Amino acid sequence: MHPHMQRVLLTEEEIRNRVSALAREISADYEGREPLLVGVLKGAFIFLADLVRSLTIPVRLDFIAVSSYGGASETSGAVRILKDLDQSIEGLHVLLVEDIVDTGLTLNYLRENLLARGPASLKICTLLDKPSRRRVEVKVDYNGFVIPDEFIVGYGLDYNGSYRHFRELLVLKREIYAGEKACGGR
Ligand code: PRP
Ligand code: 7HP
Repeated sequence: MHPHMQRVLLTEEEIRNRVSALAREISADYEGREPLLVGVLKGAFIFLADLVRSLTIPVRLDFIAVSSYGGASETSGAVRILKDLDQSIEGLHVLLVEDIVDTGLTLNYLRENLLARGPASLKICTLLDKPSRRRVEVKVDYNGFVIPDEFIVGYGLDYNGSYRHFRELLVLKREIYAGEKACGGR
């Protein structure tokens, strides 16, 4: 294992099985419709790629990129859109796809922002949910795994831009991010 990693949180097989189960649930719920899946860049890119290939319904795709002002492992609360959707979502069935809900601030902002654009419906899908860190409640419709309060990388998730390419979900050693000022309260 990479020396910066403490342990494997979820293996490739565990991820694959859960993503398939989520895809079955989503396919059943949206049967007869063609929802627009909105991936939140960058973290959700691998999850979204695996999810769409397991769906049995047609979907369209778009992407949004947001930045939170804060340290590398802590969200400050303010969110800014770096790359907006390419299209209007008015009247569309939208499924927002995230890699992780931590404080909930990013999703809360995105939910309100997208709802203001008049979609026919808006649901939220996340691979990981870290409820112990929540600062604002967000209703998640599809959740892959509830996880403990540890910093997770791999399968798209990063620390300071690194480690996204790992095939498993890994717990980052605390000493790697412990020096970061914003993490003092962890
Ligand atoms: C991460 C993650 C979520 C957000 C969750 O994004 O992808 O979007 O933080 O945190 P929150 O619930 O506390 O708001 P990040 O800002 O690291 O960007 P990235 O997806 O490009 O890695
Ligand atoms: C953001 C984030 N990014 C990667 N791993 C985690 O555990 C995270 N929490 N919030």
